[in-house]
Amino acid sequence: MEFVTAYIGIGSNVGDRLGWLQQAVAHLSRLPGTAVNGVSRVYMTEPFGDPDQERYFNAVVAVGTALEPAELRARCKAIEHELGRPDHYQRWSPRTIDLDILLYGDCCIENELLVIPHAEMHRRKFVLVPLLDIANPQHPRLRRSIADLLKSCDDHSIPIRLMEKLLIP
Ligand code: PH2
Ligand code: MG
Ligand code: MG
Repeated sequence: MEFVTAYIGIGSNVGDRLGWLQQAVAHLSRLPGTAVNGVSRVYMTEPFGDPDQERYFNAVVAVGTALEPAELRARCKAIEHELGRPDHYQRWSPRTIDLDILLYGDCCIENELLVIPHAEMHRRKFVLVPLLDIANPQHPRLRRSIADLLKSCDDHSIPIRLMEKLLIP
C-alpha cells in the first residue's frame, strides 16, 4: 500500500473548542489506512473573514494515508458531521469543527469538489503557523516552502500559542 503525507487544518470557534479539536484528531487516527504522524501546537486565532465572532482554536495534523484525496475529503466531512456540524454552513459562519485538507503529497487537484492545495492556505497565518510546527513542505502549486510563504503572508494577525501539544483522548 502506498502512503501519502497529507496535512489537515482543524479549527473550532463554538463551544468546547479544545474538545472538538481533540475529538477531530481521535477520529482521524481511526480512519482506515491512516495514521496520525504529527500534531501541531494549538493556537488561538482571530476569526478571519468576520471579526465579530468567538476566536478560533486552530491546529494542523499530519497524516500518512492510503486514502485517495476524494475519499479523505469525504471522511473529513463525515467527521465534521459526526461532531455535530450541519451539512450546509454559510461562509464565515461560526463552526464547532472544520477539517480542511491543506496538502496531499505533491498533488495539485482542482475540481468542483476538491481544491488541493487549499486555495487560501498561503494567505492565512492560522494555517501556516501551526503547519510550520510540524513540517516545512513545499507548496506544490506556488513552489515555495511554508516558511517562505509565511514571511510574505499579508495576514498580519498573530496566532497565540495555547498548548504545546494537542492531547489525543
Ligand atoms: N476558518 C474559517 C473562517 N475563518 N478564522 C480563523 N482564525 N480560523 C479558522 O479556522 C477559520 C477562520 C472558515 O473555515
Ligand atoms: Mg476552513
Ligand atoms: Mg472547511
